[in-house]
Amino acid sequence: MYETVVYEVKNRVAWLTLNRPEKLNAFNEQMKIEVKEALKEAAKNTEVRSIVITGAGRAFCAGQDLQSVKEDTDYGDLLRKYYNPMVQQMASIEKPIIAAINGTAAGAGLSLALACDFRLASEKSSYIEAFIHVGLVPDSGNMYYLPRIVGHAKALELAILGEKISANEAKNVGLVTQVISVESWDEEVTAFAEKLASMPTKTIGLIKRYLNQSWDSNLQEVLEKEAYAQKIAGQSSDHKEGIAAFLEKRKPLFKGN
Ligand code: T3D
Repeated sequence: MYETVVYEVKNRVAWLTLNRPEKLNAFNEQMKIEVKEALKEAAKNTEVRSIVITGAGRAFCAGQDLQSVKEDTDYGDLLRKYYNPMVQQMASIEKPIIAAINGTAAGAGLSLALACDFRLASEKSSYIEAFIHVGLVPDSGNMYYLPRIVGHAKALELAILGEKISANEAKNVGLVTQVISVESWDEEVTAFAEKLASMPTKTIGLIKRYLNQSWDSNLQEVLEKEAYAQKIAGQSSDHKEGIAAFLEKRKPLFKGN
């Protein structure tokens, strides 16, 4: 049983809700442990084919719980012990992970959203690289993902000026996939997550793995990795189903393997 997150599986989608609304879902030690544990559960469960991370109350996540920071805290140690393994875990989960950003995403809360594969933004969400306001550098994968998502110049601007931006501004700079109205939030997030959960999961996992690796590979290496991945995808039952459905002029029914 979790204390700081709510975890449930519905219709092949694992829903992980950060649940410290009175602290804007800021990360205390317990929540760091439980997010990692819930993600492990979702990764292991073969019934789960997409994962949604969202927040309870009015925020997505306000980053590190600043009230639990002590004067002698070694942030390097904290990052190595909790945040870094979590970000690496998210990259290695071969299922799509969606950040359903219901409200403010600040500091490591924004890093968490950046480490997801898709970012759906509520129209009332906002984004702030809060680190600079407490004299810290962006962390938890922020310096890796942010420039790759929005480009170097915008990343520098967001990280150093630390200004809060709205959902629409976030969409304009490519930080989020889609902005969704409050009225249709639940329905559209669910539809997006369930659509992903009905797709060829094994192939999605391969795409995620090799796109991630492409940053550190040259053309020749990428070509070889594509050939390797395509051999695996070509042997999947979802590939066979996709071809059969095309020839029979019907919708494919993918099983995820
Ligand atoms: O290795 C390590 O562990 C270091 C890693 C660091 C990574 C980081 O994440 S550093 C950055 C940490 N986060 C921040 O600096 C954000 C701090 N919060 C804010 O700037 C603002 O709260 C927000 C912009 C997120 C939202 O503003 P607003 O006006 O909507 O809400 P508020 O009134 O400021 O906050 C509401 C409550 O949440 C308030 O509590 P109260 O006064 O009602 O009892 C506030 O103290 C609490 N809260 C918000 N953020 C945090 C927090 N409590 C603890 N930690 C927080 N990060």
